[in-house]
Amino acid sequence: MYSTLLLHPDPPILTIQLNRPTAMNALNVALMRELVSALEEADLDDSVRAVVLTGNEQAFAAGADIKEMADASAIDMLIRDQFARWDRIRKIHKPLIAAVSGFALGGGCELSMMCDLIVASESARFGQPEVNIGVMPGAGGTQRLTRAIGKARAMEMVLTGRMITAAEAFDCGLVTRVVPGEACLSEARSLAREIASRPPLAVRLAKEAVLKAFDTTIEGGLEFERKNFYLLFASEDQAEGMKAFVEKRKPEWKGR
Ligand code: CO8
Repeated sequence: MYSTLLLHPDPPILTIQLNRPTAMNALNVALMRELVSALEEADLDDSVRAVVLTGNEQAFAAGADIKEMADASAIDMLIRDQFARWDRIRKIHKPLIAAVSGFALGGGCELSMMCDLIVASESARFGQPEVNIGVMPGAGGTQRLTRAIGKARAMEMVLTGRMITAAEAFDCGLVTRVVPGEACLSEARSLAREIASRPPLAVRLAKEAVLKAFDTTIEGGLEFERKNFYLLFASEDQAEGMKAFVEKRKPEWKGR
């Protein structure tokens, strides 16, 4: 059904694999269009509670497709408005976990940072090498990377184009776990499964609230958190979760 993606459904988890192996999974227009469509479908599918996004051993994704952009004018880029598609990924409610092996460069690094968590294999390399081809990050690299790892390290990566290793990415808080290559996808899936076993509304509203921390004042963020917290008291899962605790039994989540 998709020409640039492979979907591996395993309810309640869906794994989406970027699949342009001959181009290091470069993110061309067709791939981004398909990715947004697959994610939006998953977001509406009750059998999916968490999504793992992965590439292959060589590359999660080596960035936007340079060959597709090389001859574009500023106006071509404006009319293509590819970032509108990226904005739709930001609006996905379900938890997204990136399983990164090999290169996550440029748009590939930015795509991994749009996920809620990154599990990296020891082979993973993260970088914003756009400066080496005469441009700069355009899909959030200057903003998300800086917020994730701080000004000093982000500035060095963005201005030199230097890649960092998985271990460095872990040390600076960009990734949540580093595992041997062969374990990367299974580790990401088991993390996804763990999150998927939690009440979906609480997960959704908690994800929203954590993301809010990136674009608001502490006051605004606390207000937002509080409202989401109150809202969960309207859910059947809140009643069930607390009742099950008191009755010393396992809760049964309805997602309502
Ligand atoms: N775009 C298009 N093709 C690519 C890309 C890419 N980003 N990366 C690799 N490829 C292709 C190569 O051209 C090559 O194709 P072919 O076999 O036809 O020559 C094939 O993939 C294999 O690549 P290499 O032979 O180069 O493999 P190496 O192992 O020698 O090197 C690297 C791997 C280090 C990943 C190297 O390919 C590389 O440096 N790639 C480019 C990395 C880069 O500069 N990324 C940033 C791109 S710009 C960007 O992402 C801006 C994001 C803004 C948002 C986008 C929305 C539009």
